[in-house]
Amino acid sequence: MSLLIKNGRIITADADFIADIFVVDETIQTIGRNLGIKADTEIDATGKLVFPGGIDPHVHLDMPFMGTFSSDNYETGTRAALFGGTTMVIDFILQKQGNSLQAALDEWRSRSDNNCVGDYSFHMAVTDFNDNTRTEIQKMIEREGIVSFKTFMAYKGALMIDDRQMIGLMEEVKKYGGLINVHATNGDMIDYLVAKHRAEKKLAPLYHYLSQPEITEAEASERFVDMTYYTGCPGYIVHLTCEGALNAVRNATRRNQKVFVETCIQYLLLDASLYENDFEGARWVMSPPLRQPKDRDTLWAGINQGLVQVVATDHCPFKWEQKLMGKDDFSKIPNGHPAIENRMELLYSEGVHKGKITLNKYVEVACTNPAKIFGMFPRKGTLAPGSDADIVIFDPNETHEISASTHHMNVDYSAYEGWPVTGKVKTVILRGKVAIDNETCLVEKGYGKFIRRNKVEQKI
Ligand code: DUC
Ligand code: ZN
Ligand code: ZN
Ligand code: ZN
Repeated sequence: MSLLIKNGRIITADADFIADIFVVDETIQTIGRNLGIKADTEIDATGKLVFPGGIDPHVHLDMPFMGTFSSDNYETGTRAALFGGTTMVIDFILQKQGNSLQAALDEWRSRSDNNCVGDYSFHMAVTDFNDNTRTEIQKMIEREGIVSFKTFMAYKGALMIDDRQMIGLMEEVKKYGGLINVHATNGDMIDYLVAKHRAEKKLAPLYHYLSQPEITEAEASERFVDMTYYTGCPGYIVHLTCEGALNAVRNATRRNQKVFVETCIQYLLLDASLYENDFEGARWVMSPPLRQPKDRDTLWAGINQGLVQVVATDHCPFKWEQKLMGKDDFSKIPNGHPAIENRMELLYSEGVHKGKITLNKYVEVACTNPAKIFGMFPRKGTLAPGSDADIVIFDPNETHEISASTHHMNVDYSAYEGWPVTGKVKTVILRGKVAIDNETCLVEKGYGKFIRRNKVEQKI
């Protein structure tokens, strides 16, 4: 099967030109002006932007968490991602403390195998690092193609590891060419504040925010950065939200240390004033919480300074009924918000359209850097001969509004209801196949492939 996309404005992380793209089967064959090749299918992309499929390296699908499961499963979540121009996601496997990594992998596969519409991979969250886990790291990297290991510095008793385990894990992961991801917040400080607010009967969603002040993230980020410096293990801070934490990374660059930083679309667009609206604020109860306007400014600047390399979502949706589990106690509100479908359009509209970032930067942080950092480049994350034909055709001028009544995520509200967007995903191609065409999904569950990743060698 062949496909010719004609006359689009092709954008990669470092190029911008008008050309045709010729695809054979799953792969880009040629890119050039007026190719004049006959193809089975032709798409006219005149006036449209053509960029690589988005990669969201931080999502939680069908995940057991806080006594329930995130409401998008692998089918609904990866389909919604495709509608929004994201062709690949990286989801998180959570080791159960006391059990092996392999047991967790098997459990996650039982939910994800043959159920994904779009492509996917996993990070492995190590929640219990011991002599048994140590022996599994090499196998995960070399046999399973799972090269990134998530750690939690918070959620004690379920997910958190201590610094002694962290150092041991870093040494092992470094040895075999992997990378450590971290949820960097000080779990003990947060647990103290949560208990204090509950004892004082301060139980509204606002106290979720007040239990995780900026310093809890700044402190843990700095500690993590120091531990990666000491061990030499490549490190990646997920969902960084604030100035204090980014300054820890900025300071590290003074000793010529490189730490990768991800922020999420919500931290660029929203702020903590949303928690003042009584229980309505539960929509945005996530960890870390939304921050202040000065933090949003810091993050946009951080992207342009090259300190923040990735914009993800931490997509972890819960229906309103699930959020109501915390109606009388903020600490029981399942943490997370839906955004997998909205990231690419919101980042275009608020970033590129409003002049905060360039088109090339947009592709870099939403597509290319996730592929490079997580060992998939140049198969994923760019438009080039030999790369997977994961392609978004985007109308930069079409306007619309985000609404739960039209989105495809399995959640009954939107965190961005009524938000006006300039720019719209029109056609999405996944490994050579037209997956989304004008609001219709043309691929079935099972089309999405598990992507084995390479050891982490990229310097970006
Ligand atoms: N934060 C969330 O908001 N949800 C899932 C896990 C996390 O760290
Ligand atoms: Zn997290
Ligand atoms: Zn997360
Ligand atoms: Zn849209």
